[in-house]
Amino acid sequence: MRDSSQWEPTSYRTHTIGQIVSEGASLVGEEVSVAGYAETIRGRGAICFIMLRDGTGHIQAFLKKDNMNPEIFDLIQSSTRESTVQVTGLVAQKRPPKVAEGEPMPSPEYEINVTSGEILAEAATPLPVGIIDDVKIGLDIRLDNRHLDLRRSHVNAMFQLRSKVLQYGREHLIKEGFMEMNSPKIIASASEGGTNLFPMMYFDTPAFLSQSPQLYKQLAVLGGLERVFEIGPAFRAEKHDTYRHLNEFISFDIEGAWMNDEDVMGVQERMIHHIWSSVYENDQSLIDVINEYKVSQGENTITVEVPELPFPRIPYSEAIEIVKSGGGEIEWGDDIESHHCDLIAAKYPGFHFLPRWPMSMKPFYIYHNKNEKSDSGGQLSRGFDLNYGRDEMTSGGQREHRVDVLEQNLRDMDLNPEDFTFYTDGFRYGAPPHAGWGLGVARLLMVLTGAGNVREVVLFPRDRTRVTP
Ligand code: AMO
Repeated sequence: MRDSSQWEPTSYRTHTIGQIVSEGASLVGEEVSVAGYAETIRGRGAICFIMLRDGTGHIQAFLKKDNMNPEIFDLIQSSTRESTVQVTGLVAQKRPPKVAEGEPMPSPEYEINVTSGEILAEAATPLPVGIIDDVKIGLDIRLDNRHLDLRRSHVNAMFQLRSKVLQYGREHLIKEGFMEMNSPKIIASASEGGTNLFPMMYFDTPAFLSQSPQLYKQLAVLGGLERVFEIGPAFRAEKHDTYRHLNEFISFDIEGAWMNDEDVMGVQERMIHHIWSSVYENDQSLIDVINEYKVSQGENTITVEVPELPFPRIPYSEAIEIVKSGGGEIEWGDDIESHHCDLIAAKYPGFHFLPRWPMSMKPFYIYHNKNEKSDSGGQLSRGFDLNYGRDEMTSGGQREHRVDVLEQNLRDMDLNPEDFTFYTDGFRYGAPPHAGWGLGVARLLMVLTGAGNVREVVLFPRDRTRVTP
């Protein structure tokens, strides 16, 4: 549950439920007001027990008709599960349960003896998604009702973890001197290839939704910001229908001056190490909530294993040999597809970098040195991927900072340098060698939480068939 020890009172509550649960001993006999969802409402006649839940915990509210306005008592008692309720009353220690001799006493629990209350909003029935009942419902219905799905504790825990991952990632990059930036999401030209852009009209001018902050993070570095990062949406009009592709995803990007591919791989592995060790140290309670659910469903539980540094580096050419020796069909110059990655993952199941891709496989902005060739003579680039098992987490690389080579790359890839002058002009007046990467946040979350589908860890996913809610 969330640590709410520092939360200030609001107009609706003097305390969070979490504060009462953890500080109960010092609050016994004190009047408090809390607000939450009525998870269960039990009792008939003149007494009633409500299990109240807010974002920080659960507490039992005990209502007795004699102790409060009887009309309000009746209203609350007959209200529906998940209605929002505000109650005021005195904190009391619950009667301790009977334990067998020699058994340790459980830690004390607290409840609220209610003296007044109010229904803030009555919940309609039936609930389309059960909150505490173990009813099997498909992902689509859950996503249609994400507002309710989120009230389920393991789903809630997933999104708390997501926020932590972003927090720890940010924290680490700031420590390494990166500053946060924001790039435009309405753009005029593609960075990652022209076919998967969403077109739009920008007043009278045709424009697109941004596929990546790529060109802008580079311009920021060329302009002297030196080390930047951005966490923002990227849009891809790809007609995928897989467990790991969405048409809108959050890309976690960095770009740094005076750095090459190896330097930014170092930043990446240190950041992931920091994220994993911070979750390991601070957030086991969230992992426990997710595991409790997994156990109830007969699924494998997850453990947070902090990866060792450095992550293995398997150059592209070596990866091709691993795939071939594993029986996979692939040639130098081909893309490494998921089924090939399975063969590599058999040897390297955790995080591993795949550096030194063929230049022909990489975008125009990736750096290549004419002298770096594969054994078969293929031109190598300074582009890399980071994979975990079969899934790609990140692409990155050193960037081309020589404007003449950059323009030639555009022409070689059938792109018109005229369409990119806003970008190439940034290289005309002195450009530092630089490098960076873009990490798919949801893919990283899949690894951490053991989610089998990227939609599990995205609040309101956008795929080919879903634009609402
Ligand atoms: P790339 O296109 O490989 O590289 O994207 C970077 C990372 O973003 C994630 N990703 C996706 N996640 C969900 N759904 C999708 N459709 C999707 N597409 C990509 C992946 C991927 O590794 N500009 C470069 C990055 C760079 O070089 O800095 C880029 O965008 O995890």
